[in-house]
Amino acid sequence: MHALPAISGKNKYYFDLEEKHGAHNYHPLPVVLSKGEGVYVWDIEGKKYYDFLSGYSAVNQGHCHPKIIGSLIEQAQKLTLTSRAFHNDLLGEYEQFITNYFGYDKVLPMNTGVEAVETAIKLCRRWGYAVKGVAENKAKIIVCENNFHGRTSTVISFSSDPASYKNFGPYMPGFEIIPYNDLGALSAALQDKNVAGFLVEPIQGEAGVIVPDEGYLSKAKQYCEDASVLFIADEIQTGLCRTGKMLACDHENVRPDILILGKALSGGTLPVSAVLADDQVMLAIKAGEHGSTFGGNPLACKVAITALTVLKEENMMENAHATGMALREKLREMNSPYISAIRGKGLLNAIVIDHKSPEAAWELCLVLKENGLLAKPTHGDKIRLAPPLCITKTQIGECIRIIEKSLTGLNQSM
Ligand code: IF1
Repeated sequence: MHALPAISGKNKYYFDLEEKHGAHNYHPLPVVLSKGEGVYVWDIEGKKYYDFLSGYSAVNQGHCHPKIIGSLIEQAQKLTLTSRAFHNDLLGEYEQFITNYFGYDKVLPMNTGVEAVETAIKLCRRWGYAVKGVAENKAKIIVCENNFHGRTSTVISFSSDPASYKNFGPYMPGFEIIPYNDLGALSAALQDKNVAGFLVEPIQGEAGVIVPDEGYLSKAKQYCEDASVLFIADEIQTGLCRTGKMLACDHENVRPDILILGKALSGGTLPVSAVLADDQVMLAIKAGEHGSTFGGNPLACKVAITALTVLKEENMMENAHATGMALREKLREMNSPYISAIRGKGLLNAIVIDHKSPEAAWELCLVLKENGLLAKPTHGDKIRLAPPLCITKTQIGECIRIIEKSLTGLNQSM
């Protein structure tokens, strides 16, 4: 595991508390944050950083967006949870708002992203039996290698990453893994009449921001239509303006049969996720057959309406496109010997670090932290660069200078 620099003082107090009282299921960068605003976060010593992770794209609107926080506070003082045993004065209005916003008949509200993925899997299987006529318990869903859809036992059952699935068996059957960005493999897998769905990330985030070939998504959708298979887009990380379009599928004008959203649906304030589909799919689940305690709670509904409104009001889609292009352009101009690849769309980007040390990406993130920018490696040599979508071109320029300075510092620190 990555080496940690000597820690002292107040930081050590917080690290030790987590070490002693918390599960050791993460290995965070050695920084203790206490404040966030827009593109910035501050640590307990008052040091200011650019946040280039954005809570893994949950803080697209910027930390503590005043309008989203305003809605959170206002609703929190009125009514936070009724359960779905009763109606309330926000759920229906939220359902109307979000289904109009994305152009679907219905929404099934959930909480975390993986709960929405699990919901989509159940919905797809149910549709497979009720509408497509797949034999009971025979429904199959196609997924891609190097996928990341969450960490429940079902979802890790179809992970190709041992770090996600090893020693968590036995595994849920009914999934087939094919290579990402491979239409031939998809076409072959779709020959099986038991296939009910194809679950795919329009850009693979955790795998290191893997952008598929132009046309992959639109052809995959067409193949699914021809095979009477549901195209299920996991836009939990790529959606909500992150890639320079409202949805990453919009880059190819693809309309998923099932759309999965999460993370920035609440602007990073509380877990809010959603599954959207048309009646022919959504009504395959009947009353009492699925739900959750907090799914569609009034607090989440109020916050999500504001979080979605802010994205459009503040032109975050357009800004993500423009500033993302500027970021990739300036990274290329840097012509660093330590960067072997630069990829992404909008403000979902990654650089691949090319250095003799396997620890180089981690070490670079430590140097970036010292220089006022927080980022974290994914899968060893890739560093995700994904700031909040409210970042300006001037701030991008400042971050480029920090990255350039840190790359220079990298060699001296290794
Ligand atoms: C962790 C990764 C990112 C997601 C996609 C579903 C989910 C996620 C495309 C599940 C969640 C989070 C989980 C978090 C770190 C982060 C992550 F590194 F794990 F893979 F972003 F890339 N679909 N991604 O990205 O949503 O249940 O977490 O709300 O588990 O460490 P969730």
